[in-house]
Amino acid sequence: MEKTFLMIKPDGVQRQLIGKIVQRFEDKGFQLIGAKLIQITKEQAEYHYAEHKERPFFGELVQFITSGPVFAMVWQGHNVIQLSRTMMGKTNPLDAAPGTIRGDFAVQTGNNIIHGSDSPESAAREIAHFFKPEELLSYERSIQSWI
Ligand code: DAT
Ligand code: MG
Repeated sequence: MEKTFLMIKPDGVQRQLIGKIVQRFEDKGFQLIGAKLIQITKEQAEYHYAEHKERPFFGELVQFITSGPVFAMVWQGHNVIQLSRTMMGKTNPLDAAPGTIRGDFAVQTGNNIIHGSDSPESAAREIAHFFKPEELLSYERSIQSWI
């Protein structure tokens, strides 16, 4: 089953949105298989956002993502990578539709509440970066056949 890495950023944790955001992914039918509240290091942040290393906002981005605890999660489900990106909404909250997480909770690109892997390759890389294999659980849900 497909897996993705989702992370509630420091602004989402500070604004006490963890519960509401987790609820959305549970309601959709996805299965949570790993989660932890962590403070990420500068080195971890630079690796996580390496694709943006040359962008002018890189320093600010690393500073922001390390500014407080984040809630790191691994979710599983059919097409979970693409569907969770749709649920998150566009990167810039000006473009994020109402009903999406960024559309409902964010007003500026810097503080856009949530990160989600954008491809199978980035999901595999990000899951391995933040979780040890034994931190990911495999368990049956009786509702699975209805989703
Ligand atoms: P996403 O988080 O939607 O995958 P991304 O990978 O392009 O977006 O960028 C990673 C993060 O970097 C994004 O969530 C917020 C920040 N960011 C992106 N573009 C930015 C910009 N033009 N100015 C400031 N921050 C930006
Ligand atoms: Mg991205």
